[in-house]
Amino acid sequence: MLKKDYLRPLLRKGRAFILAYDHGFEHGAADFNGENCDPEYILQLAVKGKYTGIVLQKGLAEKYYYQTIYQKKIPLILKLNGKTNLFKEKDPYSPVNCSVLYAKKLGAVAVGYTIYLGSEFENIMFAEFGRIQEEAHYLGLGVIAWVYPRGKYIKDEKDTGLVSYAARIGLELGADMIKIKYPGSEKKLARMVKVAGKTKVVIAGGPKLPEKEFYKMITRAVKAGVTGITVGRNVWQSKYPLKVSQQLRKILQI
Ligand code: FBP
Repeated sequence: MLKKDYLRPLLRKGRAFILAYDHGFEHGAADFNGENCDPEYILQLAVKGKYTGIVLQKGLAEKYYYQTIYQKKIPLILKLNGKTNLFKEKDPYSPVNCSVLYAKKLGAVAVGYTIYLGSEFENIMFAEFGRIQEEAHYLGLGVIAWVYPRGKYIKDEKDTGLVSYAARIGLELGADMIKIKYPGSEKKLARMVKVAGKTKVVIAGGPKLPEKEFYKMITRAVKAGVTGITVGRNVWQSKYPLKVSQQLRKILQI
């Protein structure tokens, strides 16, 4: 198999600056207002804000990205699985709803998949991810794993040991990049970056924070050695998303 830098289309100066917009699936309309519920508004923001990629589910990619101007302007990461927050079982499972081949057809340069580490269904997710990872690499696409510890055996999703385990699982499973939640300190995150080895690490933004706090978190993450960020709500829920994007680019030095 060709050994290739699958993430190259998503990096600028070695950094990933990715806008996440799969929340309509994961959280419903609750995250949105009149403006940011429009995928077209988000795609424009991704281009104007100079993001290096955007995360969409299949339906949005099909209707708003494929064969549009955006396909030339911003690389796509197609999220292949998803679940709603109505599903209240303690042990989550997020089923696949799109194939790697279809993601490629829609213009994706990479695919994304969420694994809930510690869930009683983790075995199914590992198996699904394994197939996706191989197929994506055969087709020349990058693979990003969202790895979130969650389930009845998980007491604290931000526990250092658990998030480090999540980071390592990404490497063991062959992800090119893993997305984890900020564990609360630069030192803890630096350890996670280390255990992830050659798998690159990006952090999620989480629920909307006061701007200064958000910038502090991202600055610490950069110091900890992450490759970049894959953020959603802290950008497009802001009144000034372009200003936030500019500040983030400054922190990432891109
Ligand atoms: P945010 O930066 O808005 O937190 O987005 C990151 C993300 O991973 C999204 O891709 C996803 O929809 C959401 O968080 C899932 O978060 P949770 O599982 O905690 O509801």
